[in-house]
Amino acid sequence: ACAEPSYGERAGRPGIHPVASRLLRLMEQKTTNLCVSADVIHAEELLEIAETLGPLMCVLKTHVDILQDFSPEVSGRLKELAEKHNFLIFEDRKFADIGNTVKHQYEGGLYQISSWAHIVNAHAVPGPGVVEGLQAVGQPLGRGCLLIGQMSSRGSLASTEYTQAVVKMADDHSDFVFGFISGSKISSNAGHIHMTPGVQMQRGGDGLGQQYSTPGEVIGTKGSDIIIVGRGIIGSADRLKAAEEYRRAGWEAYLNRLSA
Ligand code: 5FU
Repeated sequence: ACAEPSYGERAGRPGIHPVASRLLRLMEQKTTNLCVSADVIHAEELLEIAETLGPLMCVLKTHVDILQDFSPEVSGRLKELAEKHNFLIFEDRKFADIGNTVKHQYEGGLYQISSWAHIVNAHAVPGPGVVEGLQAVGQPLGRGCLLIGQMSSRGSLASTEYTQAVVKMADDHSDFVFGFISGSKISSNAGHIHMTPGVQMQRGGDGLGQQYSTPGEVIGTKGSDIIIVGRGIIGSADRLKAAEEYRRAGWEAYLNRLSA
């Protein structure tokens, strides 16, 4: 079998999306495939997570619309922390409307997401117009998009055929789409980055449909690239220690996969 390319090797492939290349390179430099999902409701707490866990993560994932006290100053400070600690910001907005509407939702409103989020994501269910609307705003700014190929929640309606159609939509929009939210590797294109939510150290769930796999399963067995961890870290009494444990588990699973 061919040896699998490292994150760093994939970063240098011709034709790779600039956001994917930057992300893979910083993952290699920082030795982390950990995305922290900072699902908190106060801006100060979000900024503190970005400051203290920034060195351990490749991506900070936000749900900006759950903040009680968002202001443009908050996104400005997030951007500064992303520069300082060399991570990318991923707003998990899950756009899912017609192209014209998502264009406004991405660029305007209270949050002006396109001005600070390097990465956003979208559901493919509206058809290619959702990507084209987002791309009209994001591509000139050098942003990138992930498509939701699978969800971690129980009873997800994303069938195998749906997931395959999502991969095709990504291939058809490679100037803007550089990867997926999925439970496993769903595309064989080494330029595509797979990010997986629903990760904790122990398998299980949360009673509201979330289903957890371990870092070893997600990176080692399922072939994903990045673990997305929320409550496994945010719910811990020592967030720094928990983040380091997830970083190490994710990175060791990656190294084991490379040497397999
Ligand atoms: F697309 C998805 C998905 O399929 N499952 C998810 O859990 C997104 N998520 C997000 O990842 C969800 O909205 C949370 O922000 C995060 C998981 O948080 P947890 O606390 O690790 O369960």
